[in-house]
Amino acid sequence: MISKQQIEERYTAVFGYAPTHVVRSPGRINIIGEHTDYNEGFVLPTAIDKAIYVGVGKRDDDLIRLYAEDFVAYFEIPLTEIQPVEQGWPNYVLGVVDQLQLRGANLSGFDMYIDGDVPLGAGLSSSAALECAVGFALNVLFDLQIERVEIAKIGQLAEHTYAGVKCGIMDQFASVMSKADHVVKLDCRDLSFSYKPLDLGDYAILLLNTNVKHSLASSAYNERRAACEEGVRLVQQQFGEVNSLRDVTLSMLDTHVRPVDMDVYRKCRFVVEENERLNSACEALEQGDLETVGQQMFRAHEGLSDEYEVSCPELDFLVEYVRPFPEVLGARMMGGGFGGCTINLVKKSFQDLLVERLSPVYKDRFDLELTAIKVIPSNGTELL
Ligand code: GAF
Repeated sequence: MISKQQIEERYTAVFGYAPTHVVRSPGRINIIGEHTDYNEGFVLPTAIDKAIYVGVGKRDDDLIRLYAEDFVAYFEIPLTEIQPVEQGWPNYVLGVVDQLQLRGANLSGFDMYIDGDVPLGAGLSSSAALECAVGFALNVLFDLQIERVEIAKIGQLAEHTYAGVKCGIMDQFASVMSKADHVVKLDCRDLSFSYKPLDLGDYAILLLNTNVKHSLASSAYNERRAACEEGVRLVQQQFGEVNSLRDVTLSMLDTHVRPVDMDVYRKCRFVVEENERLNSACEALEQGDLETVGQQMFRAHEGLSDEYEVSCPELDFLVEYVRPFPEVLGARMMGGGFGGCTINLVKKSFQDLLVERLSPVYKDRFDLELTAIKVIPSNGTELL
């Protein structure tokens, strides 16, 4: 947790005057429903108590000045000259600025200080958290009157255009819209949603960070999306009314995709089944049946690893290691894949012992440190 005062002080040290606003925008977890969002399916995420914090202040000229604490890096560019840049991290800010300008927002230059405690590259959506922090902060700073859901959409488009990842809406929506102690069941087709209490009793959500991020992640993500679109195209040849995998049944896939392209078929089948798993897990969660939630998590991991092929040896190892313990109800890789964290549903009293046992084994196997992260479901983006 970083305080408002800390951000104000650091902003002042960098820019020489105090920020007018400080915004906190959280990372997210997702209980189940992976790679379903860009297929108009369902997801079950919530924000966590790890966030990106930004301080902002308006300038009289048209200069954008940024300072990112994590990279100890300064960047500046005139508002009129923004475009994707090589440095990487400024793109998450500039992409949002670009989207705002495309919507006709009347902006001037501004200074922004960025810090946070969301582990980077851990699959906890630090980039979406930053996009939403920027959108929220500029909305307040320039009094743009943009609704929360629109801020999420702006963040998603920024990711498409400036980061080159054709992501769905889950991460930005979770960052902006979440409510403490609840998960959000989001229908990514029309963005209708409901909050479900996350009452885990003697159990807790424990994240295990592989501390790897394989480099092919972005291109593989876009390839998976393309495979899903290809599946839809094949089904559409017979069923014109189908718009997305959300409308597709397993039998349609069997008849119209399997004979044409086995790989596309397996990817699409995963998505259709993942939506079913999510609905089953969500019902179970409402009934307090955590065993079923956990079983669906394990199944989701099998699908992500074997069918959708977005896992990696480190993630598979962590899931297989915890599976035999009766104190662990469920585990799976989380987010886009190819590294990052597993999400585990573990008996509270067993968490520390599990990490104590697993860490040396993981280190031995991959020569990597394992990081355990205990998270608390938290409120979405807010002004501090
Ligand atoms: C990443 C994306 F940004 C999300 O939109 C989602 O597709 C997720 O991977 C997989 O479920 O986090």
